[in-house]
Amino acid sequence: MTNSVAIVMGSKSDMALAEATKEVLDGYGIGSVIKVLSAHRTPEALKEFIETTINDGTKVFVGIAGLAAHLSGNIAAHTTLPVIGIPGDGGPLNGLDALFSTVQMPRGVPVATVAIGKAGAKNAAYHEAQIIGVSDPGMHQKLIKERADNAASIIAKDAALQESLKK
Ligand code: RP5
Repeated sequence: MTNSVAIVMGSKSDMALAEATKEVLDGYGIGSVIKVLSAHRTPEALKEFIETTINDGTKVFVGIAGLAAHLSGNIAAHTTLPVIGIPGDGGPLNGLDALFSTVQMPRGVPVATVAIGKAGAKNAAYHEAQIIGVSDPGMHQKLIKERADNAASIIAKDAALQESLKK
């Protein structure tokens, strides 16, 4: 399994979100690395990591940061590979600051921003699977199957609910 995805978080305190992304990636058999590197605390080490990781064959970057979250934008400044930004949900504004900091990139240097917190962390992984699935039919089929399984599970739950309401 090659490490197609590089997950960078601004602080060890973002680990729960990185794990949520990794768990979904693992389910799809997508290899990943997780690093703590900060846009403002370790700018040089971050740049070095991005360059090394690109040379190692990474296909997608994920940036996870809270507060004034410029990490994903900084990664995007160093690469034309897709960058997915996850706004961390900590801090006094509960992630609204991180959402705006991550999503509001000026034209030409995009960060594909997902929802604040855990839902976004999981969706980042699904989006990576979709990106890989564009050129990997097996991955594409896995995504189609998961959607169908989810739909079947909801319909089964509704059928059980309707039965219980009859009693
Ligand atoms: C950001 O500041 C990090 O991504 C983290 O979400 C937040 C708080 O960092 P710590 O003070 O917990 O290290 O840079």
